[in-house]
Amino acid sequence: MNLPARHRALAVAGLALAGLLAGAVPAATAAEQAAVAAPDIPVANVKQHLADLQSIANANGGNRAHGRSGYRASIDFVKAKLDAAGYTTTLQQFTYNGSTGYNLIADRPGGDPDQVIMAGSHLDSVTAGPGINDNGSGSAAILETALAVARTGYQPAKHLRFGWWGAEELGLVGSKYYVNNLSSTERAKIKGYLNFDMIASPNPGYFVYDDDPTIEKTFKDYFAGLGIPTEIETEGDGRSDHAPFKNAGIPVGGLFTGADYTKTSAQAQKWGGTAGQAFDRCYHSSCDTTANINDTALDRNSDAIAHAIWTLTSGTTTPPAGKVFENTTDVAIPDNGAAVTTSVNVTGITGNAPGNLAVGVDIVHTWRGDLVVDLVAPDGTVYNLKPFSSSDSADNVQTTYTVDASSETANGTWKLRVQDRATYDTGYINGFKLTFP
Ligand code: DTR
Ligand code: CA
Ligand code: ZN
Ligand code: ZN
Repeated sequence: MNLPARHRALAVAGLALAGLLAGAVPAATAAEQAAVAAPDIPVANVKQHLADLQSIANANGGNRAHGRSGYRASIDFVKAKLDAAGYTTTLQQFTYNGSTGYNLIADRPGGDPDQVIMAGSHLDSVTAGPGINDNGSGSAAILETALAVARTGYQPAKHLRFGWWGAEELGLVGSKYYVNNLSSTERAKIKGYLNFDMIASPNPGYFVYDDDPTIEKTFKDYFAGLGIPTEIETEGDGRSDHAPFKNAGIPVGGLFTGADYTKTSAQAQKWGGTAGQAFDRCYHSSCDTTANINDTALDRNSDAIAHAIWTLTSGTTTPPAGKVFENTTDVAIPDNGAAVTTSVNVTGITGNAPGNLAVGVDIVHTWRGDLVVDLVAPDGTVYNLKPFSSSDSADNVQTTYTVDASSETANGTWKLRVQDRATYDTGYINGFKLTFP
Protein backbone atom coordinates (compact mmCIF):
# COMPACT_ATOMS: atom_id res chain seq x y z
CA MET A 1 0.00 0.00 0.00
CA ASN A 2 1.60 3.26 -1.04
CA LEU A 3 0.37 5.26 1.94
CA PRO A 4 2.32 6.16 5.10
CA ALA A 5 1.30 3.90 7.96
CA ARG A 6 -0.42 6.77 9.76
CA HIS A 7 -2.80 7.17 6.82
CA ARG A 8 -3.29 3.46 6.32
CA ALA A 9 -5.68 3.08 9.20
CA LEU A 10 -7.89 5.79 7.76
CA ALA A 11 -7.74 4.14 4.34
CA VAL A 12 -8.72 0.81 5.85
CA ALA A 13 -11.55 2.42 7.81
CA GLY A 14 -12.67 4.11 4.61
CA LEU A 15 -12.64 0.84 2.69
CA ALA A 16 -14.47 -0.93 5.50
CA LEU A 17 -17.07 1.80 5.63
CA ALA A 18 -17.41 1.67 1.85
CA GLY A 19 -17.70 -2.08 2.17
CA LEU A 20 -20.46 -1.80 4.72
CA LEU A 21 -22.27 0.58 2.44
CA ALA A 22 -21.63 -1.34 -0.75
CA GLY A 23 -21.35 -4.98 0.53
CA ALA A 24 -18.54 -6.07 2.83
CA VAL A 25 -14.97 -5.87 1.65
CA PRO A 26 -14.28 -9.65 1.18
CA ALA A 27 -12.26 -10.83 4.12
CA ALA A 28 -10.04 -13.80 3.47
CA THR A 29 -12.37 -16.78 3.04
CA ALA A 30 -11.82 -20.04 4.86
CA ALA A 31 -10.64 -21.52 1.58
CA GLU A 32 -8.10 -18.73 1.25
CA GLN A 33 -6.87 -19.55 4.73
CA ALA A 34 -6.40 -23.10 3.52
CA ALA A 35 -4.15 -25.40 5.51
CA VAL A 36 -0.82 -23.71 5.82
CA ALA A 37 2.43 -25.57 5.47
CA ALA A 38 4.33 -26.21 8.66
CA PRO A 39 5.89 -22.97 9.87
CA ASP A 40 9.55 -22.26 9.54
CA ILE A 41 11.22 -23.12 12.84
CA PRO A 42 13.48 -20.15 13.71
CA VAL A 43 16.91 -21.69 14.18
CA ALA A 44 17.82 -18.76 16.44
CA ASN A 45 15.20 -19.98 18.91
CA VAL A 46 16.60 -23.52 18.82
CA LYS A 47 20.11 -22.17 19.39
CA GLN A 48 18.87 -20.18 22.37
CA HIS A 49 17.58 -23.40 23.94
CA LEU A 50 21.03 -24.92 23.35
CA ALA A 51 22.69 -21.93 25.00
CA ASP A 52 20.38 -22.39 27.98
CA LEU A 53 21.27 -26.09 28.22
CA GLN A 54 24.96 -25.15 28.03
CA SER A 55 24.46 -22.72 30.92
CA ILE A 56 22.75 -25.45 32.90
CA ALA A 57 25.71 -27.77 32.37
CA ASN A 58 28.16 -25.02 33.28
CA ALA A 59 26.29 -24.45 36.54
CA ASN A 60 26.10 -28.16 37.37
CA GLY A 61 29.55 -29.68 37.16
CA GLY A 62 29.84 -29.50 33.37
CA ASN A 63 27.28 -32.14 32.42
CA ARG A 64 23.58 -33.02 32.29
CA ALA A 65 23.94 -36.74 32.97
CA HIS A 66 21.49 -39.16 34.61
CA GLY A 67 21.49 -38.84 38.39
CA ARG A 68 23.31 -35.49 38.32
CA SER A 69 21.84 -32.09 39.17
CA GLY A 70 22.35 -30.92 35.59
CA TYR A 71 19.83 -33.44 34.28
CA ARG A 72 17.07 -32.47 36.69
CA ALA A 73 17.76 -28.80 35.89
CA SER A 74 17.42 -29.61 32.17
CA ILE A 75 14.08 -31.33 32.78
CA ASP A 76 12.81 -28.38 34.82
CA PHE A 77 13.91 -25.97 32.07
CA VAL A 78 12.02 -27.81 29.32
CA LYS A 79 8.95 -28.45 31.49
CA ALA A 80 8.58 -24.77 32.41
CA LYS A 81 8.46 -23.71 28.76
CA LEU A 82 5.89 -26.37 27.89
CA ASP A 83 3.68 -25.57 30.88
CA ALA A 84 3.72 -21.92 29.83
CA ALA A 85 2.69 -22.95 26.30
CA GLY A 86 -0.37 -24.85 27.50
CA TYR A 87 0.89 -28.42 27.32
CA THR A 88 -0.22 -31.09 29.79
CA THR A 89 3.10 -32.26 31.20
CA THR A 90 3.86 -35.40 33.20
CA LEU A 91 7.12 -36.13 35.02
CA GLN A 92 7.70 -39.90 35.02
CA GLN A 93 10.24 -41.07 37.62
CA PHE A 94 12.36 -44.22 37.52
CA THR A 95 15.42 -45.48 39.36
CA TYR A 96 18.62 -46.63 37.69
CA ASN A 97 22.04 -47.29 39.20
CA GLY A 98 20.71 -46.04 42.51
CA SER A 99 19.72 -42.64 41.12
CA THR A 100 16.33 -41.17 40.29
CA GLY A 101 15.74 -40.63 36.59
CA TYR A 102 13.04 -38.62 34.87
CA ASN A 103 11.10 -38.74 31.61
CA LEU A 104 9.11 -35.64 30.65
CA ILE A 105 5.93 -36.31 28.65
CA ALA A 106 4.04 -33.38 27.14
CA ASP A 107 0.59 -33.78 25.57
CA ARG A 108 -0.99 -31.14 23.36
CA PRO A 109 -4.62 -30.97 24.46
CA GLY A 110 -7.01 -32.08 21.70
CA GLY A 111 -6.77 -34.32 18.67
CA ASP A 112 -8.04 -37.87 18.31
CA PRO A 113 -6.99 -39.65 21.53
CA ASP A 114 -6.99 -42.97 19.71
CA GLN A 115 -4.41 -41.78 17.19
CA VAL A 116 -1.29 -40.50 18.92
CA ILE A 117 1.74 -39.21 17.03
CA MET A 118 4.77 -38.89 19.29
CA ALA A 119 8.15 -37.19 18.88
CA GLY A 120 11.00 -37.76 21.33
CA SER A 121 14.61 -37.04 22.15
CA HIS A 122 16.84 -38.02 25.04
CA LEU A 123 17.71 -35.07 27.22
CA ASP A 124 20.57 -36.62 29.19
CA SER A 125 24.26 -36.21 28.36
CA VAL A 126 27.21 -38.38 29.17
CA THR A 127 29.12 -37.44 32.32
CA ALA A 128 32.10 -36.27 30.24
CA GLY A 129 30.44 -33.13 28.93
CA PRO A 130 27.37 -30.93 28.35
CA GLY A 131 25.94 -33.02 25.49
CA ILE A 132 24.85 -30.13 23.28
CA ASN A 133 24.77 -32.07 20.02
CA ASP A 134 24.14 -35.34 21.84
CA ASN A 135 21.43 -34.66 22.56
CA GLY A 136 20.65 -31.06 23.23
CA SER A 137 20.12 -30.71 19.47
CA GLY A 138 17.19 -33.14 19.26
CA SER A 139 15.73 -31.96 22.57
CA ALA A 140 15.86 -28.29 21.59
CA ALA A 141 14.45 -28.89 18.11
CA ILE A 142 11.38 -30.75 19.33
CA LEU A 143 10.93 -28.19 22.14
CA GLU A 144 10.84 -25.35 19.61
CA THR A 145 8.48 -27.35 17.37
CA ALA A 146 6.16 -27.89 20.35
CA LEU A 147 6.27 -24.15 21.05
CA ALA A 148 5.54 -23.45 17.36
CA VAL A 149 2.40 -25.63 17.55
CA ALA A 150 1.20 -23.46 20.43
CA ARG A 151 2.37 -20.19 18.86
CA THR A 152 0.58 -20.82 15.55
CA GLY A 153 -2.56 -22.24 17.13
CA TYR A 154 -2.21 -25.37 14.96
CA GLN A 155 -4.90 -27.91 15.89
CA PRO A 156 -3.57 -31.39 15.02
CA ALA A 157 -6.29 -33.81 13.90
CA LYS A 158 -4.40 -36.55 15.73
CA HIS A 159 -3.25 -36.32 19.34
CA LEU A 160 0.28 -34.91 19.52
CA ARG A 161 2.66 -35.99 22.28
CA PHE A 162 6.33 -35.22 22.97
CA GLY A 163 8.82 -37.08 25.15
CA TRP A 164 12.19 -36.13 26.64
CA TRP A 165 13.97 -39.26 27.84
CA GLY A 166 16.30 -39.85 30.78
CA ALA A 167 19.32 -42.17 30.94
CA GLU A 168 19.52 -42.94 27.22
CA GLU A 169 23.30 -42.98 27.45
CA LEU A 170 23.12 -45.80 30.01
CA GLY A 171 21.12 -48.03 27.66
CA LEU A 172 17.86 -46.39 26.53
CA VAL A 173 16.72 -46.69 30.15
CA GLY A 174 14.10 -43.93 30.20
CA SER A 175 12.43 -44.73 26.89
CA LYS A 176 12.37 -48.44 27.76
CA TYR A 177 10.74 -47.57 31.08
CA TYR A 178 8.09 -45.47 29.32
CA VAL A 179 7.22 -48.12 26.72
CA ASN A 180 7.25 -50.95 29.27
CA ASN A 181 4.80 -49.02 31.45
CA LEU A 182 2.29 -48.41 28.67
CA SER A 183 -0.84 -50.55 28.88
CA SER A 184 -1.51 -52.52 25.72
CA THR A 185 -4.43 -50.17 25.04
CA GLU A 186 -2.26 -47.07 25.38
CA ARG A 187 0.49 -48.64 23.32
CA ALA A 188 -1.94 -49.47 20.49
CA LYS A 189 -2.97 -45.81 20.26
CA ILE A 190 0.55 -44.66 19.35
CA LYS A 191 0.51 -44.69 15.55
CA GLY A 192 4.02 -43.34 15.10
CA TYR A 193 7.11 -42.39 17.10
CA LEU A 194 9.67 -39.98 15.66
CA ASN A 195 13.14 -39.99 17.24
CA PHE A 196 15.70 -37.19 17.06
CA ASP A 197 19.12 -37.92 18.54
CA MET A 198 22.13 -35.91 17.24
CA ILE A 199 20.66 -33.74 14.47
CA ALA A 200 23.32 -31.00 14.25
CA SER A 201 26.68 -32.74 14.07
CA PRO A 202 29.48 -30.33 13.08
CA ASN A 203 30.46 -32.41 10.02
CA PRO A 204 26.91 -33.44 9.24
CA GLY A 205 25.36 -36.16 7.16
CA TYR A 206 21.64 -36.23 6.42
CA PHE A 207 20.42 -39.66 7.49
CA VAL A 208 16.80 -40.82 7.57
CA TYR A 209 15.76 -43.87 9.59
CA ASP A 210 14.64 -46.67 7.27
CA ASP A 211 11.89 -48.07 9.44
CA ASP A 212 8.26 -47.12 8.83
CA PRO A 213 7.90 -46.34 5.10
CA THR A 214 5.36 -43.53 5.55
CA ILE A 215 7.54 -41.71 8.07
CA GLU A 216 10.65 -42.34 5.97
CA LYS A 217 8.91 -40.99 2.83
CA THR A 218 7.74 -37.89 4.70
CA PHE A 219 11.34 -37.00 5.57
CA LYS A 220 12.92 -38.06 2.26
CA ASP A 221 10.39 -36.09 0.18
CA TYR A 222 10.98 -33.05 2.39
CA PHE A 223 14.73 -33.09 1.81
CA ALA A 224 14.27 -33.94 -1.89
CA GLY A 225 12.17 -30.80 -2.20
CA LEU A 226 15.14 -28.84 -0.91
CA GLY A 227 17.49 -30.65 -3.27
CA ILE A 228 19.31 -32.24 -0.33
CA PRO A 229 20.27 -35.89 -0.79
CA THR A 230 19.73 -38.21 2.16
CA GLU A 231 21.02 -41.63 3.13
CA ILE A 232 19.44 -44.39 5.12
CA GLU A 233 20.60 -44.45 8.74
CA THR A 234 22.43 -47.76 8.99
CA GLU A 235 24.26 -47.53 12.29
CA GLY A 236 21.91 -49.94 13.88
CA ASP A 237 18.39 -50.04 15.19
CA GLY A 238 19.32 -50.41 18.82
CA ARG A 239 21.28 -47.22 18.98
CA SER A 240 18.66 -44.79 20.27
CA ASP A 241 15.25 -44.34 21.85
CA HIS A 242 13.23 -45.48 18.87
CA ALA A 243 14.33 -49.06 19.64
CA PRO A 244 11.87 -49.77 22.51
CA PHE A 245 9.01 -48.34 20.44
CA LYS A 246 9.98 -50.44 17.41
CA ASN A 247 10.30 -53.55 19.58
CA ALA A 248 6.76 -52.88 20.83
CA GLY A 249 5.47 -52.86 17.24
CA ILE A 250 5.01 -49.08 16.97
CA PRO A 251 5.95 -47.50 13.60
CA VAL A 252 9.12 -45.44 14.04
CA GLY A 253 11.25 -43.01 12.09
CA GLY A 254 13.68 -40.21 12.66
CA LEU A 255 16.67 -38.15 11.59
CA PHE A 256 20.38 -38.33 12.40
CA THR A 257 23.48 -36.37 11.37
CA GLY A 258 26.11 -38.91 12.44
CA ALA A 259 28.27 -39.65 15.46
CA ASP A 260 31.79 -41.10 15.61
CA TYR A 261 31.74 -42.79 12.20
CA THR A 262 33.89 -41.18 9.50
CA LYS A 263 32.42 -39.20 6.58
CA THR A 264 33.47 -40.75 3.26
CA SER A 265 34.67 -38.72 0.28
CA ALA A 266 31.46 -39.63 -1.56
CA GLN A 267 29.45 -38.26 1.35
CA ALA A 268 31.55 -35.10 1.44
CA GLN A 269 30.87 -34.72 -2.28
CA LYS A 270 27.10 -34.70 -1.70
CA TRP A 271 26.90 -32.92 1.63
CA GLY A 272 30.04 -30.84 1.90
CA GLY A 273 32.11 -31.02 5.05
CA THR A 274 35.32 -32.98 5.57
CA ALA A 275 35.95 -36.45 4.26
CA GLY A 276 37.99 -38.75 6.46
CA GLN A 277 36.76 -36.96 9.60
CA ALA A 278 34.07 -38.08 12.04
CA PHE A 279 30.61 -36.58 11.67
CA ASP A 280 31.03 -35.46 15.31
CA ARG A 281 34.62 -35.40 16.61
CA CYS A 282 33.33 -34.40 20.05
CA TYR A 283 31.01 -37.40 20.39
CA HIS A 284 30.70 -38.22 24.13
CA SER A 285 33.44 -35.70 24.91
CA SER A 286 33.78 -32.55 26.94
CA CYS A 287 33.96 -30.54 23.70
CA ASP A 288 30.33 -31.35 22.82
CA THR A 289 29.41 -27.73 23.57
CA THR A 290 27.45 -25.02 21.74
CA ALA A 291 30.54 -24.71 19.52
CA ASN A 292 29.94 -28.27 18.37
CA ILE A 293 26.81 -27.47 16.34
CA ASN A 294 26.33 -27.08 12.58
CA ASP A 295 23.69 -24.36 12.29
CA THR A 296 22.57 -25.34 8.78
CA ALA A 297 21.95 -28.94 9.81
CA LEU A 298 20.14 -27.77 12.96
CA ASP A 299 17.95 -25.43 10.89
CA ARG A 300 17.16 -27.95 8.15
CA ASN A 301 16.39 -30.75 10.59
CA SER A 302 14.26 -28.53 12.83
CA ASP A 303 12.19 -27.54 9.78
CA ALA A 304 12.01 -31.20 8.69
CA ILE A 305 10.71 -32.13 12.15
CA ALA A 306 7.99 -29.50 11.91
CA HIS A 307 7.09 -30.66 8.40
CA ALA A 308 6.77 -34.26 9.55
CA ILE A 309 4.72 -33.39 12.63
CA TRP A 310 2.32 -31.17 10.67
CA THR A 311 2.03 -33.79 7.92
CA LEU A 312 1.64 -36.87 10.11
CA THR A 313 -0.81 -35.28 12.56
CA SER A 314 -3.08 -33.98 9.80
CA GLY A 315 -6.39 -35.69 9.10
CA THR A 316 -4.91 -38.29 6.74
CA THR A 317 -3.14 -41.40 7.93
CA THR A 318 -0.49 -40.88 5.29
CA PRO A 319 1.14 -37.78 3.79
CA PRO A 320 -0.84 -36.12 0.98
CA ALA A 321 -1.23 -38.45 -1.99
CA GLY A 322 1.56 -38.09 -4.47
CA LYS A 323 4.89 -36.41 -4.08
CA VAL A 324 5.36 -33.23 -2.10
CA PHE A 325 8.26 -30.84 -2.75
CA GLU A 326 8.54 -28.07 -0.19
CA ASN A 327 10.82 -25.25 0.88
CA THR A 328 10.22 -23.50 4.20
CA THR A 329 13.33 -21.32 4.27
CA ASP A 330 12.36 -17.71 4.95
CA VAL A 331 13.02 -15.19 2.16
CA ALA A 332 12.62 -11.49 2.96
CA ILE A 333 10.62 -9.45 0.38
CA PRO A 334 12.14 -5.97 -0.16
CA ASP A 335 9.58 -3.20 0.28
CA ASN A 336 8.60 -1.82 -3.16
CA GLY A 337 11.70 -3.46 -4.56
CA ALA A 338 13.09 -6.21 -6.73
CA ALA A 339 11.35 -9.55 -7.02
CA VAL A 340 12.67 -12.41 -4.88
CA THR A 341 12.35 -16.14 -5.40
CA THR A 342 12.36 -19.40 -3.51
CA SER A 343 12.54 -22.75 -5.25
CA VAL A 344 11.98 -26.48 -5.05
CA ASN A 345 13.86 -29.09 -7.04
CA VAL A 346 11.38 -31.61 -8.46
CA THR A 347 12.79 -35.07 -9.16
CA GLY A 348 11.43 -38.52 -9.83
CA ILE A 349 8.30 -37.45 -11.70
CA THR A 350 8.01 -38.88 -15.21
CA GLY A 351 6.62 -36.77 -18.04
CA ASN A 352 4.78 -33.50 -17.72
CA ALA A 353 3.28 -31.80 -14.70
CA PRO A 354 -0.47 -32.24 -14.17
CA GLY A 355 -3.32 -30.01 -15.20
CA ASN A 356 -4.11 -29.58 -11.52
CA LEU A 357 -0.72 -28.88 -9.97
CA ALA A 358 -1.27 -27.81 -6.33
CA VAL A 359 0.89 -24.77 -5.54
CA GLY A 360 1.02 -24.10 -1.79
CA VAL A 361 1.96 -20.49 -1.04
CA ASP A 362 2.69 -19.17 2.45
CA ILE A 363 3.64 -15.47 2.50
CA VAL A 364 3.55 -13.43 5.69
CA HIS A 365 3.03 -9.80 4.61
CA THR A 366 0.81 -6.91 5.69
CA TRP A 367 -1.45 -5.38 2.99
CA ARG A 368 -1.06 -8.28 0.59
CA GLY A 369 -2.43 -6.18 -2.27
CA ASP A 370 1.12 -4.85 -2.74
CA LEU A 371 2.28 -8.26 -3.92
CA VAL A 372 2.52 -9.89 -7.31
CA VAL A 373 3.01 -13.65 -6.97
CA ASP A 374 4.11 -15.89 -9.87
CA LEU A 375 4.98 -19.53 -10.38
CA VAL A 376 7.97 -19.94 -12.71
CA ALA A 377 8.33 -23.35 -14.39
CA PRO A 378 11.76 -24.93 -15.01
CA ASP A 379 11.75 -23.66 -18.61
CA GLY A 380 11.01 -20.10 -17.47
CA THR A 381 7.29 -20.07 -18.27
CA VAL A 382 5.50 -17.71 -15.88
CA TYR A 383 2.11 -18.50 -14.34
CA ASN A 384 0.63 -15.52 -12.48
CA LEU A 385 -0.94 -16.68 -9.24
CA LYS A 386 -1.86 -13.30 -7.74
CA PRO A 387 -1.92 -9.86 -9.40
CA PHE A 388 -1.18 -6.50 -7.74
CA SER A 389 -4.26 -5.04 -6.05
CA SER A 390 -4.28 -1.54 -4.55
CA SER A 391 -7.42 -2.32 -2.53
CA ASP A 392 -6.66 -5.72 -1.01
CA SER A 393 -5.73 -4.62 2.52
CA ALA A 394 -5.85 -8.08 4.10
CA ASP A 395 -2.64 -9.59 5.41
CA ASN A 396 -0.80 -12.71 4.25
CA VAL A 397 -1.10 -14.93 1.22
CA GLN A 398 -1.62 -18.41 2.68
CA THR A 399 -3.44 -20.58 0.22
CA THR A 400 -3.12 -23.31 -2.39
CA TYR A 401 -3.50 -22.42 -6.06
CA THR A 402 -4.32 -25.01 -8.74
CA VAL A 403 -2.33 -24.48 -11.93
CA ASP A 404 -2.68 -26.18 -15.31
CA ALA A 405 0.99 -26.99 -15.80
CA SER A 406 0.35 -29.85 -18.22
CA SER A 407 2.54 -28.28 -20.89
CA GLU A 408 5.56 -28.27 -18.55
CA THR A 409 8.13 -30.99 -17.94
CA ALA A 410 7.67 -31.91 -14.29
CA ASN A 411 11.29 -32.44 -13.22
CA GLY A 412 13.48 -29.41 -12.64
CA THR A 413 13.66 -26.31 -10.53
CA TRP A 414 10.33 -24.56 -9.98
CA LYS A 415 10.35 -21.08 -8.49
CA LEU A 416 7.91 -18.96 -6.54
CA ARG A 417 8.53 -15.34 -7.48
CA VAL A 418 7.21 -12.50 -5.32
CA GLN A 419 7.49 -8.75 -5.81
CA ASP A 420 6.26 -5.98 -3.49
CA ARG A 421 5.16 -3.10 -5.75
CA ALA A 422 4.18 -0.49 -3.17
CA THR A 423 5.82 1.06 -0.12
CA TYR A 424 5.13 0.85 3.63
CA ASP A 425 4.29 -2.84 4.01
CA THR A 426 6.82 -5.65 4.30
CA GLY A 427 7.01 -9.37 4.82
CA TYR A 428 8.64 -12.62 3.80
CA ILE A 429 8.10 -15.88 2.00
CA ASN A 430 7.50 -18.48 4.69
CA GLY A 431 6.88 -21.54 2.56
CA PHE A 432 6.42 -22.87 -1.00
CA LYS A 433 5.06 -26.33 -1.74
CA LEU A 434 4.28 -28.27 -4.93
CA THR A 435 2.12 -31.37 -4.67
CA PHE A 436 2.06 -33.75 -7.63
CA PRO A 437 -0.92 -36.18 -7.70
N1 DTR B 1 23.61 -43.93 20.65
C1 DTR B 1 23.42 -42.50 20.38
C2 DTR B 1 24.21 -42.04 19.16
C3 DTR B 1 23.90 -42.84 17.95
C4 DTR B 1 24.74 -43.73 17.38
N2 DTR B 1 24.10 -44.25 16.24
C5 DTR B 1 22.88 -43.71 16.13
C6 DTR B 1 21.85 -43.93 15.19
C7 DTR B 1 20.67 -43.24 15.35
C8 DTR B 1 20.52 -42.35 16.42
C9 DTR B 1 21.54 -42.13 17.38
C10 DTR B 1 22.72 -42.83 17.20
C11 DTR B 1 23.89 -41.71 21.59
O1 DTR B 1 25.07 -41.77 21.90
O2 DTR B 1 23.06 -41.03 22.16
CA1 CA C 1 14.15 -22.54 9.78
ZN1 ZN D 1 25.30 -40.34 23.22
ZN1 ZN E 1 22.24 -39.39 21.81
